[in-house]
Amino acid sequence: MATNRTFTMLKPDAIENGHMGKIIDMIIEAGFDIKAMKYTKLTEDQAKEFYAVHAERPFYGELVEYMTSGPIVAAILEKDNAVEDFRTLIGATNPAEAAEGTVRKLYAESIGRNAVHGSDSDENAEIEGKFHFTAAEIF
Ligand code: IDP
Ligand code: MG
Repeated sequence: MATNRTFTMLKPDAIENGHMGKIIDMIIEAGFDIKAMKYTKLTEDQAKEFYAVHAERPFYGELVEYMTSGPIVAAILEKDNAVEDFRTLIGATNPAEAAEGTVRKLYAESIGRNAVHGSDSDENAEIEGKFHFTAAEIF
């Protein structure tokens, strides 16, 4: 996968609270092209593997439970400087610290239930994209 791509998930709270359409609109308005998109639900094994890097953190169990609590939207997005620009669009992990106008400032409930995931590096964007999509599902 090229380095102008990132991976996102609209998390269960965003779907539950009816923010799916508004967040997808913000993503498109910000200039990201959707290369792949799927409305799905993570299994416990998938959530554990996706967040394995956080396995030793105190919130890991809560995070896995939350991420499997309802459907998500997974997507691969393309844009120049995709990883960094997407992290700017979504804002800080904790919505209390997120900049005005960011997705998390507008729609996140809390540091845990924070509406959206964004890859933190080109390397992880590729790993995470491949975790959710086969080559034939990426346009
Ligand atoms: P990021 O999503 O902004 O990259 P990470 O530090 O990678 O943030 O954490 C992954 C996810 O774990 C967060 O998006 C959030 O859902 C959850 N999380 C992070 N820190 C906390 C915490 O202190 N309490 C509860 N959940 C947390
Ligand atoms: Mg992260």
